[in-house]
Amino acid sequence: MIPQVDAFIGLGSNLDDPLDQVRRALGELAALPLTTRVGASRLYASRPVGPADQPDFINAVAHLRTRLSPLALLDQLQALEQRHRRIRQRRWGPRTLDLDLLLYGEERVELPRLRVPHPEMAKRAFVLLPLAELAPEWRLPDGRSVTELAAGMNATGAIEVLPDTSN
Ligand code: ROI
Repeated sequence: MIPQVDAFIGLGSNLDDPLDQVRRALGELAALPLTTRVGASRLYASRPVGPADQPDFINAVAHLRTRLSPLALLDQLQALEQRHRRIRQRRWGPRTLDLDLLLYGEERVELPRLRVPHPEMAKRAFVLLPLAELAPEWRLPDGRSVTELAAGMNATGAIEVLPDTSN
């Protein structure tokens, strides 16, 4: 049996009521088998990275503790994306729901289907800001601090926290 591992999931949506997509997905992550959700960042609105001719994104990061292996967790995330009828017409284009496995404990995974840490995460404010809010003390397997990486982002105007309207 795999011991519990801390895993961080990046959520992103910019189609079909993105706020609702991300809120629902946060609930669905909490219900994954062999997994508990121990935290979630606030929701962020962000300008698209990549092609600019698409709507702004809603982004968040969830903190899970799981006994699923990295690939079993990836299967669960992809099944969840499918249930949100993920549409992905083009690379880096708009999407209904994107779930990225950012970090799996201190592990590195280099497989054709899965690379952990997520290879783009250290350059993306829409990942680093919510992650640093949620787990400021966390480090990547190479020792870099998520707080320091987030502080190094020049993301002024590109991302902001949404006011909490859930209650
Ligand atoms: N841009 C932002 N702001 N947020 C995302 O989640 C996101 N996801 C992507 C691309 C298209 C790279 N750009 C993004 O996959």
